[in-house]
Amino acid sequence: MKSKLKRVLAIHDISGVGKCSLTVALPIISAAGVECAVMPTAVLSTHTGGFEGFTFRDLTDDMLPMAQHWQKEGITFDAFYSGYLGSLGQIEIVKKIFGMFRTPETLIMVDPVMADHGRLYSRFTMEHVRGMAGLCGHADIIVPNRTEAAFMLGREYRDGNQTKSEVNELLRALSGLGAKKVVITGVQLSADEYGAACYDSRTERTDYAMNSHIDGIYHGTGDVFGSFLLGALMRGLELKDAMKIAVDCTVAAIKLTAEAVAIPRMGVRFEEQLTMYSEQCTIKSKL
Ligand code: PXL
Repeated sequence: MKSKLKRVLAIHDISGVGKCSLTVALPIISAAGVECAVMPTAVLSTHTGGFEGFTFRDLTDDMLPMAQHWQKEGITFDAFYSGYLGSLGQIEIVKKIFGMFRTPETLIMVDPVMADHGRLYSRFTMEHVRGMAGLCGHADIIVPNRTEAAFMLGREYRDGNQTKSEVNELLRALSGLGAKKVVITGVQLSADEYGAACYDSRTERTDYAMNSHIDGIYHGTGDVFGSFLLGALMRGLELKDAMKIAVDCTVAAIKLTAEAVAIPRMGVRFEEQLTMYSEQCTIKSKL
């Protein structure tokens, strides 16, 4: 018998232009062969990184009623994937929604989207950082970048090369926020070894997925990575294998963007990775 299609609920904003949040989660998770239901937290004309005067329609008041409707209809989710959340109020609502639908089998992945390259995104303060750190305690797996990791732990952000023992210590410290599994992105072991690392607090195992470094700051790569990761996890891949696919597909998308006339604020060319990604998920699927 065919296995049941898994259903993820992605809780992010829709930025109309700029390829991040729901406009990347939907196609990527679908390409994994996983249903991607959505709860839009806000609708913006563009994302907030590199555009001036963007529109921002807040949808906080719709979030709980949407969840209540689904609950009444008996709709269930195999996983939750939260990303950009516009306010502390939204963080509290997302915690409530996790509580409404969670079962022992549910996978909750929180990407504490709020900062990169040592700086908070516009609209956010340290209060938001504390709120996101709290939300991470409700997750099974968290996927902060280096900046978000430092901020949530109250540490100073530092860029440049890291040693494996520094990364291992960081992963362990992050698991102290409460999630059993931690993936950290933006790990840099040398000038040309760039990627992600993961830690499972149950097995105390740490793994790395490294690729080459491409100069420049490309928008939306965290969301592209997170979507590739969750899609592969939902196909039954182990964390280290899903992380490897996610790093390779994200780096391939960045490379393609860099080779063309790149406009970094417009996002990366993930579309051309979807066929390869879909094949990898099918070949390696354990389901
Ligand atoms: O990619 C993260 C992201 C998502 N959504 C919005 C953003 C950002 C990053 O700046 O502004 C609205």
